[in-house]
Amino acid sequence: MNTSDRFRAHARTAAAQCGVTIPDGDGPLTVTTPVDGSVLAHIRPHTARQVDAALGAASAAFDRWRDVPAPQRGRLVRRFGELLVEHKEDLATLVTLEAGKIPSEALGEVQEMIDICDFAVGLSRQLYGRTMPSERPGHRLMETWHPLGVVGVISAFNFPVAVWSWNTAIALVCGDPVVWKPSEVTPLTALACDALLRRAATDVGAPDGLHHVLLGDATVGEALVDDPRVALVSATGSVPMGREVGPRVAARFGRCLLELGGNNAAVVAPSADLDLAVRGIVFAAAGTAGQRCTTLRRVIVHRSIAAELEGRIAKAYSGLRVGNPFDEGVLVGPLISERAYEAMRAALDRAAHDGGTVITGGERVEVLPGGVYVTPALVRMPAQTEIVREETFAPVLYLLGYDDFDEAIALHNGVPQGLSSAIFTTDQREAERFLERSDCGITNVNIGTSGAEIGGAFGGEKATGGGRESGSDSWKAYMRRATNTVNRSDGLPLAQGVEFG
Ligand code: UN1
Repeated sequence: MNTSDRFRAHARTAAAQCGVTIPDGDGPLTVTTPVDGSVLAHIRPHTARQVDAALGAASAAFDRWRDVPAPQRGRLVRRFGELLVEHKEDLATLVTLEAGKIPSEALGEVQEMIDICDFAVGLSRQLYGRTMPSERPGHRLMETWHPLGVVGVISAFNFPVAVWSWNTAIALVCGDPVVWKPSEVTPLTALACDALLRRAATDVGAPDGLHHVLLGDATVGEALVDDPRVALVSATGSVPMGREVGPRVAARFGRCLLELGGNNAAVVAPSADLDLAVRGIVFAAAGTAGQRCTTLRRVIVHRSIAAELEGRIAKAYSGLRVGNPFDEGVLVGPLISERAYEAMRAALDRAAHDGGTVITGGERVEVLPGGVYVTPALVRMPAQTEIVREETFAPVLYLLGYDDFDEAIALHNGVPQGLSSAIFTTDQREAERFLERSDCGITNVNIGTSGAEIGGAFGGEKATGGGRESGSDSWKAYMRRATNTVNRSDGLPLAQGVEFG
């Protein structure tokens, strides 16, 4: 069996374990692996009629699911979490095959799914509303939270399962069915997740139609965006995608939760523990081959330690093994496509044009024909030019110098995006100041920008779109709030002391 046949067989086995039979047929959607570009499957995208039917079925399921008490809804998510534990390796294999992540990161992604299931199960008993003192005698004022409706999830290739699970686990305990449009390049992992969730639904006797996966191109996503039966569109992707989705959903007064691009930076202050900083920087910048929303794209370093930090990062980069993600010791797998490499090349050319110096990396490496492999690039920049302010979804890390803290903050915040940020310092005042002044949704001290835990709210400001998913009180986006006033007195006093007749 050659390598390509092995990958295909590998995909079939992993999918079959999760309950999905990959058809032998010749559907028009060709699924390839970025590991060597070979074909894993040919599948059939959903038709417009099937999309419509799925939305109809999800709406019908909503009517039943909303009446199931939330703690009982939690049982479905608990069972799903158990199945994820059982099939962790199978799903991780599919993630490596379709997205190219190294197995440790693919397993981490499935762990993130298991974690959010645990969180959502607990949450199913904690969908708290508040009571407020009423200004009127014999009255009760309170907030109650109710299921919202069908949630449409549009997810990206780079976290093909975790981001969907953040949305789905929370939506389900909140009483909302889910219709999912995964990335076109990761349909097999999506089918496997769908099969496991359906099995969980059968095991606990949940109603039919709570979850649908819809495969296809952007037209499927557009159907979710424009359909009034979708109460909330939760979309992860590029800023241009969000710019389209946001106004279209708003035009029909639907709700939107956007998780768009990041251009994440770390400030490295003179007092930083450099051993720790280098480790944090290298994982955040080169991990997942630079293809996370949270990937570190800029280091803003105090000029007094810039040369030393640059040397240390370059040294660490030279030890990173780029290669077939299934090979032992490989830390950097393939880019998702040739186009991703072209964007990286174009960014490096523009950086050079702006006076940047490539310290190391940015070179194409022959690993397997058909796979796109590059060495992570480290580029010293004289200033934060236009290209540095853009997100290039590839491993390019720009180094910028600063002299005083305010300048570092200005550089840090001087980009359109606002997802994740970090400072490396041992000066507590500086750390606290950074937490206050970074304009991002995620702000860290002495750890990198990527690898957030599920317990916190995940998302960012500015062009990142403002949405929050996953932990904390992000569940509120998946429910509708009602303010209730109940009068148990036999009078009818009006608020604000108004007299009427
Ligand atoms: C993403 O890249 O879209 O914080 C999500 C992280 C992961 C999630 C990334 N937990 O890097």
